Amino acid sequence: MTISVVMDDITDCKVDAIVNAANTTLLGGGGVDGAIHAAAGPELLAACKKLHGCPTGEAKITKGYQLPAKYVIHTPGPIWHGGTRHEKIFLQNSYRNSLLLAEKNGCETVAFPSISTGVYNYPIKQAAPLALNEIHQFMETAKVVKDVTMVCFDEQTFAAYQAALANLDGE
Ligand code: AR6
Repeated sequence: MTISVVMDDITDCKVDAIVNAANTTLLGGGGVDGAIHAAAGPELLAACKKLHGCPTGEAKITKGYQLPAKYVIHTPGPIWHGGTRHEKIFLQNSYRNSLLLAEKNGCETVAFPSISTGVYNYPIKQAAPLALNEIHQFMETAKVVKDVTMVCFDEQTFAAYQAALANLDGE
């Protein structure tokens, strides 16, 4: 069982499932969502249209189409409102429900982007330890998922997850 933190483009990851930081329509957007749809091709949008959206903190799965990843797990994380709207619980739910869906679909390797810390503005210093704790807790009882990678796209995000990982190791 491993949890790692890397700097990469998630659309290049050759894993069983990549997670998409989507919105509740599941019909695409900017950021990592836009990059995943662009790389997967139009079949991904066609598949997403059949899912009829997804509530915040829940997750839905599609194939990866033109991506090197077999599956895409779509989860809308919370929009940050200063921590006043149960954002923490919704973000924990996004990680846990994505991993549950990976487990159900036989995925051994899963790659996550930093959910909600881009356009949705969740503070990275709070999001990074929350994400890694949730993943770590899940991995303690996981039967299928073996390797989870946090894929960071900028230095500040990478540094925050590295620090959170060091704290996990030191538990
Ligand atoms: N690979 C890995 N990480 C990436 C990539 C990539 N190719 N591109 C961006 N990131 P965001 P959110 C990082 O804004 O905050 C969309 O429009 C990025 O640097 O993509 O959950 C959706 O449709 C940041 O660290 O997601 C929603 O409307 C992280 O991914 C909304 O944005 C998340 O940033 C979701 O906002």
